Amino acid sequence: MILNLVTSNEHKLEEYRNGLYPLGIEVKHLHVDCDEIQADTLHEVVLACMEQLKGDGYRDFILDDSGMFVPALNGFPGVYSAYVMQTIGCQGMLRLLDGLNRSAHFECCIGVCSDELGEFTLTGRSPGRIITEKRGEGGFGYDPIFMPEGQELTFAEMDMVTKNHHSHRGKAMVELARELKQRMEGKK
Ligand code: ITT
Repeated sequence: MILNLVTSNEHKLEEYRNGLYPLGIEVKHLHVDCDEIQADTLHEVVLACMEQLKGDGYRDFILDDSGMFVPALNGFPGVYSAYVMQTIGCQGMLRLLDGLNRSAHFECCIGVCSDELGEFTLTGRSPGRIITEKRGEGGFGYDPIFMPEGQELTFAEMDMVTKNHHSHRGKAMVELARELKQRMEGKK
């Protein structure tokens, strides 16, 4: 099976390839732009992108919207994660968290639009905490400051297979593969 991934982020593309290839799914890069709306949830952003791309004539694709949520900051940066990364970055987040509870989680909402298998969304979540200084060179975004629950390495210190094993996106991918398999079997 082949999936066309809409993203502007090369790291995400590699994570999907790494996670889905062993599950028998090949991932191609679909180079189109989606104007992410400002909304309260990742799910709403994903649905709006799906509608926009369908309106532009695209039919078979997947995309994801992800973010890091900090309860001590009422869920910030959440849906604003990209903007916050571009403006204050990891160092700014570390400053904001000074003296606060450092629990956090990542969430990934995947949207699938397929003529054959239908349209659906699914979510993956990775609980963890934000450490006090950046560690590691791998990954992207907030990876150097996020440590998933039960681990002693940040996402940026993990290889991609290990990050996918613990991450919001990796968990969403497992659900995705399961859902696609079920839908394909339903077609037989
Ligand atoms: P798209 O083109 O696929 O939207 P993006 O990089 O803008 O790529 P998102 O909107 O899904 O991705 O994510 C918003 C931000 O959240 C992103 O810019 C990162 O800073 C952060 N982020 C998302 N997933 C992450 C991950 O796995 N590890 C670290 N940071 C992540």
